[in-house]
Amino acid sequence: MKIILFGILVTILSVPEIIAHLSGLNLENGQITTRYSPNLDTVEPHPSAAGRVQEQFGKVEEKLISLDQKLEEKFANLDQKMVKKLDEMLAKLDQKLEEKGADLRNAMSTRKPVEIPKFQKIGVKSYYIDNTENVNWFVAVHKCREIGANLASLQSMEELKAVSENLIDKHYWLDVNDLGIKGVYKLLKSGQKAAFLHWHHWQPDNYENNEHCVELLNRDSNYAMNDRDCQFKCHFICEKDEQN
Ligand SMILES: [Ca+2]
Repeated sequence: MKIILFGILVTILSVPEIIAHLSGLNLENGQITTRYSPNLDTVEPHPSAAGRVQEQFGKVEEKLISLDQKLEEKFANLDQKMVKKLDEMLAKLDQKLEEKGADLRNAMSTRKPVEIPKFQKIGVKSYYIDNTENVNWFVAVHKCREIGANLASLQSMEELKAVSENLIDKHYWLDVNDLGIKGVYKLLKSGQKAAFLHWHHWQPDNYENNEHCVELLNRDSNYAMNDRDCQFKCHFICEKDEQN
């Protein structure tokens, strides 16, 4: 029976038609279609996963290129700004250096050497009696050394009286001090004990435990020694030996 039916189909239909019929497909004008869809050539291709990935890659690549360009622009601008800033800083430094150099050259050119005041001979020594400045004892020490001398260290009553006759103010620093050992009066010049001391009455009193430098003080028209606060500011007497 099956053989008879197949023979009838072969007689009516061609072989491709028979195959299409049996597989559930239609054959129209040589194009195969399904029974449930139009011609296969007219079906829109569904994007594959690879296609979507490729599309995403494309978008990412575009963004990266765009970002790269922006970064290049940013760095280019940054470089220009940094170079400009550095140039400005260098210019300012150059200017400051030039100004400092000019100040230094000016200071060097206008610096005056220490003027050596005129010493006066009194007895066997030469003295410079300052009546122009009021300085503390330490400054007085340096003032005398600047002019090649030391604060005066009177050696005798005769010397004290001779010097006193040339004084016009009340207070003058001497070289004597007890900065090392309280109550032991020494000369800064030699580090030795003062050979001659002539104090006013009630002196030295180390008033308020803060008097360690010695001045020649005029009290009641009489010059004698008094211990005083080393920071007190007054005139001073410099001396240098005859051979100096
Ligand atoms: Ca005193």
